[in-house]
Amino acid sequence: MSTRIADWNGLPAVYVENEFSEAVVTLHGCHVVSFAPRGSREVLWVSGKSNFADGKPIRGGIPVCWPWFGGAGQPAHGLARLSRWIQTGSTETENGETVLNFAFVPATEEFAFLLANMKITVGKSLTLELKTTNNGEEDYKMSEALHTYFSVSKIEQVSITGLDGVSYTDTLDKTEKVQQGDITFSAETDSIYHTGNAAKIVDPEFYRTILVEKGGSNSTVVWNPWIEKSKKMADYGDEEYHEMVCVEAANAWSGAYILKAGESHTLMTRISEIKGI
Ligand code: TA6
Repeated sequence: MSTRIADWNGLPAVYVENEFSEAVVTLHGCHVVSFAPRGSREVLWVSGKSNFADGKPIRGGIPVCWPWFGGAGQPAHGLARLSRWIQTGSTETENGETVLNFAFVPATEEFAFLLANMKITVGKSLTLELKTTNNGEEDYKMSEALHTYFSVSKIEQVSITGLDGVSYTDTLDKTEKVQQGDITFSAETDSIYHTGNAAKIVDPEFYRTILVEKGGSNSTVVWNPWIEKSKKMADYGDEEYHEMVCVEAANAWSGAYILKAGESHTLMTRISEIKGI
């Protein structure tokens, strides 16, 4: 196993290499920007037009949306992905996986009562465990996401399984629906599935299935901007929607929860590549 701090697009990052895989995590946003199991192609996707600067979100990888999701606060998707985290540890498990630890407390007095601890385990799978502690005197309505952007061959050929029969909020028309069968893509998709279930991204052309497991999560967000929304995002190429999909372990919209004063909650996602479909 080896870990080293080096530059990644002008940002300081932790580079991890071990017998199972390679990964890169920027200190900016505690943002996993790359994960590739040995002998496999990259699992994550980063826009060719992304910003790479303090105060701006990286468009891709695994943005940490915290301590709110989307428009539940401003700026959208919270403070954590815009801020510098500190690395608090780097160890190896007995079976050779690499474990990185990071911490973040918002600089603003308004949210300084919240503490984020992130544990990232890099092995055959990639596991992120985001622990939030409410050190304040008041309860806090918490929403969050590990907003993973996955690399796919062609969105039009990809399907997502495991959510059949699950109710969801279609955020585009603000209606409640029930998933019928596998999720396929032919237009902008922005849905909040009310479930703790795992999901799978099935990619025939890459001949792989990506298993997205999770814990401490009421919501799974599935997003692809398609062409019109892509054109409206400066940090996203007009045609890049063909090559990515977001499947996010979250607590979002109706999945937000009350984090009582003095209590903690951990949101986890585990990403595994399986050869074949
Ligand atoms: O997770 C889906 C979503 O909330 C979409 O509505 C879209 O806004 C996406 O996140 C990206 O958000 P961002 O703030 O990074 O542009």
